[in-house]
Parts: sequence; structure tokens; C-alpha cells
Amino acid sequence: HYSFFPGTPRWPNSKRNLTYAFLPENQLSNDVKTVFSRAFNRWSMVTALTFTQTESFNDADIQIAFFVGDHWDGEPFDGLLGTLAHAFSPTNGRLHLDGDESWVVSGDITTSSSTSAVDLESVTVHEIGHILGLGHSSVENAIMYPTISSRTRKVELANDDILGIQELY
Ligand code: TQI
Ligand code: ZN
Ligand code: ZN
Repeated sequence: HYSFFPGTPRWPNSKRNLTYAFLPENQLSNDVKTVFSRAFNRWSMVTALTFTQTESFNDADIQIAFFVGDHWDGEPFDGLLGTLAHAFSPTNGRLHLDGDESWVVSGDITTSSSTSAVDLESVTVHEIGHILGLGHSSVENAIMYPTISSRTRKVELANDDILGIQELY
């Protein structure tokens, strides 16, 4: 079953159209940006929320950045594997990914030769759930389930994820 953060924080009714931006220094490729847009679409399909990319990082509701090691928010990244990414509860909007992972952007992760390869879209869909206010779920096929097997791609929202997000928005 899905859960919320303590106190059930959520984006206010006045903010149904959320903007997101990428840290300019990361200089992400269009392929990477497309993965984020697909991940946001999965949540906008089942809610009244919309997500629009903007160029202004500091003004964006959701700020996406790849960092390595300590990046001064009290939650340092830890190199290969371990923590892959983290996101804060509403309405903080920070979504950080560990730049030390070997992220798979396209192609079939299930046939990747690297045991440490991690599917970017799978992790991003999960972190967006946190950004929107979902905690972890006890349902194994849910996106918000707290573990994922290696070389796995899990990007489709489960019924449990949809019920949870529709209770919030
Ligand atoms: N990062 C953890 C996560 O996002 C960070 C975390 C732990 C957390 N407890 C939390 C975030 C409570 C918010 C609330 O769950 S992670 C997975 C999964 C991680 C793990 O790097 O361990 C995914 C990130 F589910 F696959 F294990 C994304 Cl999809
Ligand atoms: Zn961080
Ligand atoms: Zn999580």
C-alpha cells in the first residue's frame, strides 16, 4: 500500500502547472532530457498536474541536478551504487541524481553487460513520486516500492501508485 510523508505535504491547489529545470552546469544531452520528460508524463497522465521544462533553474518548481559526493544538502552521494538518487518532499522540489552511477538512458538494461548499470527512467519516475508527496509502498510492483533488482526497468505506474497520487491531486 502507498504512503505519504509525515503531515501529508503536497503542492498547493494553486500550483497544478509545475515547471522543472536542469542544472545548466550538467550540460545534459537531449536524450537524457527526453527521459525526464517521459517520466513526468507518466504522472501527468493520471493527475491534473502538468510539467513544463523551463530554462531558468532558480525559478523552477522542480530543480534537477546530477551531483557527485558531497553537494551540501546534508545527503552526500556515495559513489557507484548504494544511493542512486534522492528527492525532497513537497514543496522543496529538489531532485538529485548520483553522477557516479552508470546511468542507462536508452537501450535495453536487461541485456546490459554491466551489473552496476541503473535505468535512469526507472529511478526518475520513483523520485518524481517523492517530489509530489508519495512515500514508499509495500506493494512490490509499485514504482514507489523501496527496492529494485539490478538490471531491471520498472517505469509503468502500478494501480497502487495511481491510487496514492490521486488521493493527493
Ligand atoms: N534513494 C532513496 C529513495 O529514493 C532515498 C530515500 C530513502 C528516500 N528513504 C527515503 C527518499 C524516503 C524519500 C523518502 O528511495 S535510492 C530506488 C529503488 C533509490 C532507490 O537511491 O535508494 C529508486 C532511488 F526503489 F529502486 F530502490 C530510486 Cl527507484
Ligand atoms: Zn542532494
Ligand atoms: Zn524512494
